[in-house]
Amino acid sequence: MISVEDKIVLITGASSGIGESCGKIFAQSGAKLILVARRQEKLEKLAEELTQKFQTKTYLLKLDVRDRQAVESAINSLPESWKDIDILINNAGLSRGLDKLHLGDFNDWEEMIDTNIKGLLYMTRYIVPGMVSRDGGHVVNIGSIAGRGAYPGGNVYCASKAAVRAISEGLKQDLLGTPVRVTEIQPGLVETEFSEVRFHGDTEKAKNVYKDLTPLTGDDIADLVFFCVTRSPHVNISELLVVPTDQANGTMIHRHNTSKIKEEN
Ligand code: NDP
Ligand code: 8X3
Repeated sequence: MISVEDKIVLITGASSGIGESCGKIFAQSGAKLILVARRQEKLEKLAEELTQKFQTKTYLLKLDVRDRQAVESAINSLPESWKDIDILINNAGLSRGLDKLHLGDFNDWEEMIDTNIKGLLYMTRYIVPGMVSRDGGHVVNIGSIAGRGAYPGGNVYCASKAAVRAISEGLKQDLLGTPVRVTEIQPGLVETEFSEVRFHGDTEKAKNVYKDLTPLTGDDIADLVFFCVTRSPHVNISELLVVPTDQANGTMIHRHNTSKIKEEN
């Protein structure tokens, strides 16, 4: 196991869910954190908590990862002591809607593609060259079970996560010969703000996604991110699929109030 003490870890989507949990687990082990999201107040609250509990050094970036110029300027203007990013966790992402493709909403599509694919690419493009020239680094991309196969209504979200899978695979190939590692983690159902965002703030609908099953938590995923990053330098965990015990694949979920496994949709 390698130590993350004093390593600089940049986490996108640190204001909630999986990203927030990643902040906590890395802070606990003495890492320095660059926390990225659009909701500055949430980042401030997390940073305050981590500083109090673990004396964590944090640097906050209020940033929309869809904005290429803003990403470029944010990364290029990091203070000297924060420039040498060791670990990039490309976690910011979202789903919007569950409409059939032929009835889909164009704005939903743009938002998912721009965030999940282009945002991840921008962060990677501006940060990884530094890792290569410093001879070290680790990129962790948060993909999804959705990237391994579409489910009804998932269409564009699933496509965006299939892209994350291909980008992770391609990045690993392109970094071969360098010590920079690439990991893609593909979670199944994790209870976060994800479904609330998908259903545009409909909390009732969001709650039902996790009804009568035991979903994964943000902490479960952060634990795996931490595991992958702390393996010996010669070990690259390239991909990791993780689902709740109550889930078999993108469509088969076991709800405790039903006596048999039920195919959804
Ligand atoms: P949350 O909605 O709880 O968190 C999403 C995070 O992404 C928030 O911090 C949000 O911050 C940030 N974000 C969204 N858009 C942008 C943007 N344009 N610029 C910067 N930050 C942005 O969901 P999760 O924690 O569940 O999601 C994290 C990742 O995990 C996503 O990539 C998601 O696709 C993936 N995933 C989630 C699963 C689940 O079941 N929950 C399963 C598989 C994968 P803010 O709004 O403040 O900008
Ligand atoms: C999030 C998990 O199954 O809702 O990526 O697509 S799922």
